[in-house]
Amino acid sequence: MQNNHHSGFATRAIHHGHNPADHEGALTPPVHLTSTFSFENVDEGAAIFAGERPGYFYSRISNPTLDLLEQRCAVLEGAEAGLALASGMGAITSVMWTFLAPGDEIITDKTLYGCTFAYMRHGLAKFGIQITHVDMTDLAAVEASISEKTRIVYFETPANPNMRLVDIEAVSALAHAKGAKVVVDNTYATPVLTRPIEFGADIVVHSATKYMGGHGDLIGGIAVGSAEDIAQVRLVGMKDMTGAVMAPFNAMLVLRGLKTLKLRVERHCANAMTVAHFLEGHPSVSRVFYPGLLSFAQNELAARQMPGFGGMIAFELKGGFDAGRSMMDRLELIRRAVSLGDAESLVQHPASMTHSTYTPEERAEHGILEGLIRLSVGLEEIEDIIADIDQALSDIPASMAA
Ligand code: 3LM
Repeated sequence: MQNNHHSGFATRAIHHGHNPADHEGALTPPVHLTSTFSFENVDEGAAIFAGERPGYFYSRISNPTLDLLEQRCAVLEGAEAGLALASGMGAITSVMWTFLAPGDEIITDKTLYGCTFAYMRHGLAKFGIQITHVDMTDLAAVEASISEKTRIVYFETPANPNMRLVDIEAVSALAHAKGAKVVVDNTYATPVLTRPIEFGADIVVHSATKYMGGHGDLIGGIAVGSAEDIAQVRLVGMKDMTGAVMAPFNAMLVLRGLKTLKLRVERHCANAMTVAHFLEGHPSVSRVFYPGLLSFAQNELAARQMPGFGGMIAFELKGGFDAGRSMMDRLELIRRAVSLGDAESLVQHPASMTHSTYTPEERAEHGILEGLIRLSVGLEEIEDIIADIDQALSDIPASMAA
């Protein structure tokens, strides 16, 4: 039962890969807080180092607690193998350093999380890798942009912060036709709502800091893909280039978070849908970006690619940033904080916070509005969330309402 790939999502999230009988009956997997592993003799150590026999030797390469998390994430995403890393950025950078070399090109969507954008634009570019940003909602533009030099096609769906979606199946087919790998950041959707590998993607990365951990108490990252690709990321990108390995204690916290991932995401979706409708009907709000709204430009793709629309909403007030700041400062329950996917509802201003890594000109070019407000709808009672937004909006000075 514990290794049954065919049981349902929540069952696998709770049981996959752990048999209490192998651990003195411990219902919860033990945490292996060890940096190194001893060998019976020198020959055994040499054989493990050479990969000629299975075993552990050092926790920057592998650790039994991380192993379990890696297997669980792989099975939840429908991938062969997984890797647990120190942060979402650790996952993204370890994958990139593994597969890119000077002279290669990476094609990304226009909208990316701020630090991912900075890493590619200012980090990778410094090492002779060409970054091309394409509007991936335009498939003809994607096709035209992929060249012989393109090694990786990279995107987020939904994208942080403006909720743009990318058609994973269509973009993967275009990338594969020219021999490029497709890497998808699935942090916003989680495997409950989208499993990019089932649509043809090669590697999926996550900030496990967000929904996977789910409780705002850790920083972590995950990468999943084919056994061959993930072995390379482990032994090249992670082991030798970034050293960005997850701590065993954090792996335990993510394993605990995964047990309730489906339940939590369902509640995030229900709460966010109600908040999105409320905002859309409010006279002070000019635009709401939420894939579940009929007014969302890519609502048809959302319905095809996602069984639910997630807990993230972006919106703009008629009074622009000044009204937005005023509204955010008046919130009493919803916390002003970056990050997302926690039990607590969180609000932030991308242009001055998560996406301040873009210049104002870059934000304009990449579709990130200066007045945009980003809301991570939490797990509180929906009546309390709505009441807080309502009082914060109704207090906006009349001069700012339009
Ligand atoms: C944020 N995002 O508030 P870590 N991919 C996506 C992300 O949203 C993030 C990462 C990767 C935020 C963090 S901003 C100072 C705080 C889609 C993180 C990176 O390395 O685990 O933080 O993941 O949008």
